[in-house]
Amino acid sequence: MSRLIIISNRVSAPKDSNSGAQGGLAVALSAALREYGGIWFGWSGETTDHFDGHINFQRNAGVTSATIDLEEQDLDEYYNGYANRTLWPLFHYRIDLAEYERGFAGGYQRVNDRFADTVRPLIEEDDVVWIQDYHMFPLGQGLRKRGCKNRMGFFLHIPWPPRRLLNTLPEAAELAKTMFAYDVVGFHTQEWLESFQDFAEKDLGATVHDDGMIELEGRKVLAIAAPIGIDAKEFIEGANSPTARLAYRQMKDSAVGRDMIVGVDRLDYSKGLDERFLGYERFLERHPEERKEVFLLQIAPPSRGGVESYQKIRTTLEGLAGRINGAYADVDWVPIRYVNQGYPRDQLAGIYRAARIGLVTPLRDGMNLVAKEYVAAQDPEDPGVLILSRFAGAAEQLKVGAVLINPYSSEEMADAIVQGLRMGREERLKRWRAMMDNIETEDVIWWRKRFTEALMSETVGAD
Ligand code: ADQ
Repeated sequence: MSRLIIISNRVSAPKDSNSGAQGGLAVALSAALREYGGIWFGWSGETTDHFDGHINFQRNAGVTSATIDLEEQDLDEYYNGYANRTLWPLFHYRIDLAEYERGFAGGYQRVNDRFADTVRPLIEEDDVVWIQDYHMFPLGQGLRKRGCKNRMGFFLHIPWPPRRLLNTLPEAAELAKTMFAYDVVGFHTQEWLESFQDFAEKDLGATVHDDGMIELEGRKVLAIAAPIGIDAKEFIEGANSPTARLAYRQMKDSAVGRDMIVGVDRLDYSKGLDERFLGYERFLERHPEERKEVFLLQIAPPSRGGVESYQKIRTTLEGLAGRINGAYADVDWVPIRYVNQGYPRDQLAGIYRAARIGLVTPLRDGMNLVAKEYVAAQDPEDPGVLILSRFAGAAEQLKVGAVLINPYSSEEMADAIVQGLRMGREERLKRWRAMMDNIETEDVIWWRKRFTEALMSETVGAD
């Protein structure tokens, strides 16, 4: 059996034998590495004055990781630069925030070349290589240039933008062409897949075949939609753990009979947090009778503090929360509880369960796992309501039961909150069951198998 080489910007291999602290993606990739053997390669998260090729190998809980340090300039140009100031905003349809700097593009290529140089000697003849996400588009091409003939796959965790937006990137065609170094490329949704096919066809002159193959200059890549799921079983167990029960009880006690609406997101402009606060404000304004009957708990740990747009969103949200609380709070009630820290998963599960509404309103999101976690954590006898942006990848699967909204519309959001608060138990149960059927079937293990099976199938990898 082939070994698996997973390459991603950061490595989330288990730190010790207790892998419970890992997120769903890390759990699934670690499980794949245990099954196939192999290595998880990536950046250590540390910096060094001068990179001398040193690789740090570790083996924990049956998973081998290999990490390298990066230099400060790499962080500026590759990670904070091209990855998070150019590609992230552009791929989330925010060309107003995207910065196109040649220095960033150069740094991105340099770090990808460094990854290629360093990981190449670790790859053996029969290994299968699986590269993750937008930090690493050109890595497959770099490995091919270094003689790597192995099967190689790439999975994009964020949306693929429509071609007219992508074409604002000076090196759009070169970037898209790097996808043809792979044998299989995967996206979360049919929509992102179609955007890629469209770009390939109209801007690169590729041919899109009915069987999912896309052909360019003699190279064929299989492009698939493979929506990521959560570790549903583990999450449901987590929601029933003593930690979750305690968190649930504490939330219920502190709610003193009021309905809680919960939002949980990294502090990121793609998550539609300003719009969420504004939608909630509209709800308070339009429904004086509901004031003091509800509150919004927004949990948003800061991320990417090295990027200015992330510092800005923090300030904006603090301002909005302050303004709304200032306008509506009373001595015995605060409409928004806004907290900026992370919580252990089991505790989060208890908090989700205590919430009558899960408010997930990204302006654009590759998938959004919080939506699935919120549903999985619910009490099967008395579940809450998921309000979900139609622009989250998760909407493709969860539209069967979620209340879908346009997050740009405060009015739709306000109406959906009222609908959620007033929804009877029978309808809540019906909607929840429909979503759970999907979440339990298409979980993260299903996702991982769907991708690796495509990658290892006989029809791909003609070399
Ligand atoms: P993210 O943008 O990080 O992921 P998401 O899918 O919602 O978004 O995952 C966030 C994870 O972080 C969830 O598992 C959530 O529980 C956890 N989390 C968030 N806030 C937390 C807090 N305060 N405390 C503890 N945990 C917290 C990217 C893409 C998504 C895609 C995933 C996976 O942007 O669209 O779904 O990758 O492919």
